[in-house]
Amino acid sequence: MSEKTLIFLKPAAVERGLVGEIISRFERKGLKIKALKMMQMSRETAEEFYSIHRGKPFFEELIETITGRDIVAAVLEGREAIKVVRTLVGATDPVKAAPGTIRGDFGLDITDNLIHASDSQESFEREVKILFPELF
Ligand code: FUP
Repeated sequence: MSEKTLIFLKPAAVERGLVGEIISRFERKGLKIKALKMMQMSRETAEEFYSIHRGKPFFEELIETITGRDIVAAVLEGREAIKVVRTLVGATDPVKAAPGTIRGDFGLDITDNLIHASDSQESFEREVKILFPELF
């Protein structure tokens, strides 16, 4: 069954010129781009987006890493898109992410780990409203 998921490329991925490389991996896999834009996250938006991590030791660094610089956000669609995209992205810690995954191939820092991808249908529905309010 076709489903949608949300990703955003963190500022480090944009600044390192990895936008095309990463987006093309999703296209090559067969996922369709349903929405795509460059934007910046305010501190308020970032804190709402990652509210589940509020209070954790890495929260402040996480917010600083993703705010006030260009990110690229996208909605992708395809069969079991949420699971497929999480597999292509790889483990949260790039040190543990398998070679062949985005974090495994290009990442090293755990907090600035290049890309976010929704981890469930509920997360997608919450996150897409935050980053793509114009779609609603
Ligand atoms: P993921 O879904 O793989 O992005 O991972 P999480 O939702 O668990 O974490 C969200 C973000 O918090 C990660 F992208 C990076 C940061 N993080 C850390 O900096 N340290 C940790 O131990 C866990 C997460």
